[in-house]
Amino acid sequence: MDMPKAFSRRAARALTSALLATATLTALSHSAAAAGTLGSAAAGKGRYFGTAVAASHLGESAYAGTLDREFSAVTPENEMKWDATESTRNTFTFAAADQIVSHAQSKGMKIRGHTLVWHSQLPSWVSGLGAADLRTAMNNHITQLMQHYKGKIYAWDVVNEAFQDGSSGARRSSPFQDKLGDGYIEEAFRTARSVDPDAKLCYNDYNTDGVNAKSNAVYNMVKDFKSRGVPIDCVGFQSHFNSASPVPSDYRANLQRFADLGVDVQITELDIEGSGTAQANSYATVVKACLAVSRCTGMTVWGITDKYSWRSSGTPLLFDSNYAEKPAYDAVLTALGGSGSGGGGGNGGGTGATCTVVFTKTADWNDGYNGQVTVTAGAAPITGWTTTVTFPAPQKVSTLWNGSASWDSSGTVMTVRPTYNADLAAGASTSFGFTVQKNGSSSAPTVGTCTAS
Ligand code: 9MR
Repeated sequence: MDMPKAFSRRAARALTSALLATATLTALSHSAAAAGTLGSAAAGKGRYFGTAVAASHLGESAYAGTLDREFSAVTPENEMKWDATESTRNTFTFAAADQIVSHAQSKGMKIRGHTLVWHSQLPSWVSGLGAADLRTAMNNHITQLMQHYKGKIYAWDVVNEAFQDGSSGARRSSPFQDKLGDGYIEEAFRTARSVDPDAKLCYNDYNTDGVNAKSNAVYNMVKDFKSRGVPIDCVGFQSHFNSASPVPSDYRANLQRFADLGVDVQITELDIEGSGTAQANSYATVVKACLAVSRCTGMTVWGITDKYSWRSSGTPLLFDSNYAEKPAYDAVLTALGGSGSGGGGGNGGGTGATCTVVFTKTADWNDGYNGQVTVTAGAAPITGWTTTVTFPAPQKVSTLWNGSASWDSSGTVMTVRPTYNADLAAGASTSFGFTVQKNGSSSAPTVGTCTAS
């Protein structure tokens, strides 16, 4: 009872193996085993728990052993990228990616295809093409890869990292963007759907994990795609974090606002530089955010062991370089509801109602705009909420819907309470909206703290 958690879990695993070996597994020991790995604990929550995998390490027994024991999904880290699969035009090389796919299939793991159209790891022959030829090459590349893996891929990152960092919200310059224009993204998704209608089609990016100019730009694109019937099923949030770029406080709310557009969301390349409790807590925050968003279908860490991480010196993963489970591993397993917490469930707590708010501009014209604020309940259900929205003078709100407002004496701070939409289940959202007369100021309003009861 007073053994360290990691030891007791390992002991439980050894016991489980022994029981399996003697074929005397009982229902009780089975459920203990089922809760004891990342993949099975996530499955208990209806999610997958995946990792990036490199084909070159599959022959290492500790690597393959950890993969097979802990994970229920894989993403080839580099093997499906354009430079790996079509380094010469129309000559396709699938050997390394095939190795990962067949390994994953033999273990019943889901496979995320990564990635079809990306400015990086792009052979120079592609960047040298003229527009018409580039369009043909892009569609051919999508077609050949998706046909080769048809029926085997859970979700494809169809387009990766197409937006610029920073405040511009603009598309990133790339051969595709520069020669084909904005429409290349839509074209890539349409081609992808026509090749494998059963694969989920995702847009994937980084620095879009919280609400910011870049994620707003992606949000607007997804919203536009949904409104025009452009096939998109999911948005991937890479979630590469470190002290300069920590887990944003509105991480869950951001996932939720995308989910509210009618797409699945997935955490696709999670790694968090650091160590010890701080790293463990950040991992737990991310996992809980995914669990709180019903359309968050799974999460993938960007590698198994710190030893092979793309940023190994930051020790960002769940297993150290000797494949020992780190505190971050324990925290993730506990957050997933697996064994290792030792202390019973975390759901029933009654720790108080909380909520978060996110503002989005939904329409914009010369002298006005429409805004929407999404209110999301925290880990507990709520029966009421209040939040403020502060407008830059001399803007004036002309209409408000789905909320009732009171104003401060300066006429700039609007306090909003629910009308009919006060009750929210844990993690669920509602929204209110308004029309604003700009009166010369185009700045966005700011939302204050959300208070729930
Ligand atoms: O982890 C990948 C690393 O091995 C490669 O050298 C690198 C090359 O660009 O790509 C890394 O994976 C990236 C992923 O494909 C897309 N998002 C960012 C990832 C980390 O750079």
